[in-house]
Amino acid sequence: MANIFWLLLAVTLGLDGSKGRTLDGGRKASSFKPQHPMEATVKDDQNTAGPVFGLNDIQTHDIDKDEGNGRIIPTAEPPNSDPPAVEESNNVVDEDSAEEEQPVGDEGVSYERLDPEPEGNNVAFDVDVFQGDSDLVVIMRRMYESLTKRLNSLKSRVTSVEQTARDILARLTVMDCSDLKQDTSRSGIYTFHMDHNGKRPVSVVCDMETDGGGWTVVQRRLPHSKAVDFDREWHDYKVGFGHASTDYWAGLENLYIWTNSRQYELRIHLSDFAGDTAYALYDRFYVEGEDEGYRLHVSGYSGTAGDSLGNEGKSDNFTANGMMFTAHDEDHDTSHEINCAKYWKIGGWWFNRCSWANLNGPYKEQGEGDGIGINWHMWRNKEYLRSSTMMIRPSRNP
Ligand SMILES: [Ca+2]
Repeated sequence: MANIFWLLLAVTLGLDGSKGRTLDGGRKASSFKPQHPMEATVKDDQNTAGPVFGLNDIQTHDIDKDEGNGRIIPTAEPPNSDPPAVEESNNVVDEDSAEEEQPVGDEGVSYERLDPEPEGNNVAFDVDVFQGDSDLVVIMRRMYESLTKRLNSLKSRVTSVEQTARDILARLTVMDCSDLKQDTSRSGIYTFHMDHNGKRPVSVVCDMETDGGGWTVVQRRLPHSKAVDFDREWHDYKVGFGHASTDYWAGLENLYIWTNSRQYELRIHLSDFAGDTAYALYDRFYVEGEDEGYRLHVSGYSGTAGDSLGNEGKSDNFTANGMMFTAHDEDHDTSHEINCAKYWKIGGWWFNRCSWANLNGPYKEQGEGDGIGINWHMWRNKEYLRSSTMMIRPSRNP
């Protein structure tokens, strides 16, 4: 390793002698007294076949390295040591080796600091490194600021994830009006999510009063309201239409999701233009999926309006129970001649050939009562009804 320093000294002396430069960049010029046999050796070697240092080589390799990397430069000739041969240096100063050459007083070489600092262990440093006192603070401060920003960003993300988890949990556990707190929730409009990502919200009226509350209104025709046209195509009946604040249909797909997640009961409220009311309650209600045309299943009738959906178990050509849903562009009724919805323009329903009831018919005021409106034959035959409500709730006696 000592050879490397000899090489450094030789190189720097040669450069200094040829261009009048000082080894320490001028700062310690007065204290430096070049005395090195390598100066002569190098000159001699230039006339031999051995390796030759040209001035440009020295400047672009050794000197630059020394000045840039803070090499320690010998200030005096080491006693009792022979100058190393130029060939042994291999013309290149190995950085790693040179770095290991820091203070080596045991080899009899003394060093002068380029920028002396009160270092107790006599370790020499480059000027650039010494700037590190202030730079280190700046660097550490920047690192601290960067880490703080990242930490705050992570905290924000964690908060967001927690909120998302709560939302998903709510969507998993609050599916309809029966999941609301019965003792504190009032009747009104609520929005539920029919999936876990919030892309299928449905706004409906919750009846929190009738027979203990918890009812999800899935269909409603308000008195004297023609706000919403119910003569709709299949897709509309599938996804739902209208407005919870007026008349609406909650959608067959939602009905399918609700009634296949738990066992539901169905309650139907009716009123006529004479001011009378009636209801029909089905203990069991569900519809099949779209592949089965949202086929209707009801059973366990009780009430005052009569069983216009199940015909009290006596199935005939007008019984809705067991029928697929039909709209004017999807004919799933049992009539080979017509599409009941399209022919009579009476909206979508679980038509057979056609039906004993239809709560999605066109809204009509008092008139002939020909059954081409909102009707429930088991209660008012073909008379038009003033209002209707269909609402569901998980069965309390499953
Ligand atoms: Ca048909």
